[in-house]
Amino acid sequence: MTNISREMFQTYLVAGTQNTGMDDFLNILEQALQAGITCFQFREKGAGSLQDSDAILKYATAAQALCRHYQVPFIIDDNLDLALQINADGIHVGQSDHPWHKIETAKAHGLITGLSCHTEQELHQSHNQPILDYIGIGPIFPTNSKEDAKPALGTNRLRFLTQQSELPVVAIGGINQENVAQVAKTTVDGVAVISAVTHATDIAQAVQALQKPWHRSTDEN
Ligand code: TZP
Ligand code: MG
Repeated sequence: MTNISREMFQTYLVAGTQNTGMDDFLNILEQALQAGITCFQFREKGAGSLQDSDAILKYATAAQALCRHYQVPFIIDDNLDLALQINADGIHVGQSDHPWHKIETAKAHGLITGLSCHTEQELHQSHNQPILDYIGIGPIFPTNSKEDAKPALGTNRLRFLTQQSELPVVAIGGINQENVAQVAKTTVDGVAVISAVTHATDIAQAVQALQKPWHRSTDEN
């Protein structure tokens, strides 16, 4: 069982081959791990994603091996069967993924469990659920990486929702080097990104820029 700390959510990369192309997926992940991402979620979903379960298994297993090497938690989006099959560190589910059944089963197997929330009501439903480990809130800004993304919440709404959560919160959606400081000011524990890292020309620089607000506050305290 993986230990859970708030720091683990600080720089959380989410990606699948649809975001990187198949050839570059592992290379981009390794560069991000080297640069210091604190968590990785394998999210093979949406247009251009792999449909063949053997191919998905192959990429998931290779990504997991890399994450193990860098001692970074390896979380799988939605696919509980895959997470149990390869003994992932955790799963992340959305509101439309039949979340509670998956969260219960995953927790019974000792996995880290995360749930996406967009509204106050969804957040309150997840309150005091001992089987849930963290919350993802988003999208904060408009995003091109999720076809069915809900409307952007903005940072004021993010701050309001985060203040009501006792669980660690990671913000997601449209977060990049330019707006991360604004997001970090809301008391979230970290940021989850797809394109800010997978589409970066310099991956190490992108990861470091995303971490900067947290490192700066550590330096000042
Ligand atoms: N959930 C809410 S927004 C989003 C997901 C998976 C996509 C985030 O991608 P990007 O490129 O960081 O906006
Ligand atoms: Mg989902």
